[in-house]
Amino acid sequence: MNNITVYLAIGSNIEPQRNIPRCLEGLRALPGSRLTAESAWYRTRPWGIASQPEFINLVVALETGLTPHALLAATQAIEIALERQRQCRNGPRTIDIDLLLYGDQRLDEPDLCLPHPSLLLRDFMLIPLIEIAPAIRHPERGRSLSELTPEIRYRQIIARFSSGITAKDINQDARAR
Ligand code: PH2
Ligand code: MG
Ligand code: MG
Repeated sequence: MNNITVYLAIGSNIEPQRNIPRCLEGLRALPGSRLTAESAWYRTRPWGIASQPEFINLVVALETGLTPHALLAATQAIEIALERQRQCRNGPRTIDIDLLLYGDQRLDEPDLCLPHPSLLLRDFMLIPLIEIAPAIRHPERGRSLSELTPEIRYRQIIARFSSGITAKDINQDARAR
């Protein structure tokens, strides 16, 4: 099989300590796919609509034989299985899975753009990605991701948890601020 390494951004601000593990389980179960890396979990200020709970964001690497559109459909099926409701753009969600990079592939289609158009702008996408793939070159920019951090425009990261989180961690951390 012709496997490609794909990087996915995961975000949740409704019961993240429950929904992120369920999401990872769903990704591990995808046909012809293997999760090969997982960044730390980051607690982040909501971007877009400020009056909603903070998010947990992370990035994972998936080695897969699925095409970009088959993978998009598979990640959307996981979102639906986790009861994601698309009530409002940028609003609260149980889970959001975004395709950041699919090898060197460049795509500009109504349902899928690769690389993800906001990858360099949002710290909660670029920083966890650099953590697991610092030397990767951005397919459009031709420079390594670590060299591209000056492009970050939205700095939402508040805290980093090196191995997952529990509800207790979130509460303790919130009290410490
Ligand atoms: N996702 C959004 C909107 N705003 N803010 C943070 N901090 N993290 C996200 O993943 C996020 C967001 C839409 O997908
Ligand atoms: Mg998103
Ligand atoms: Mg999305």
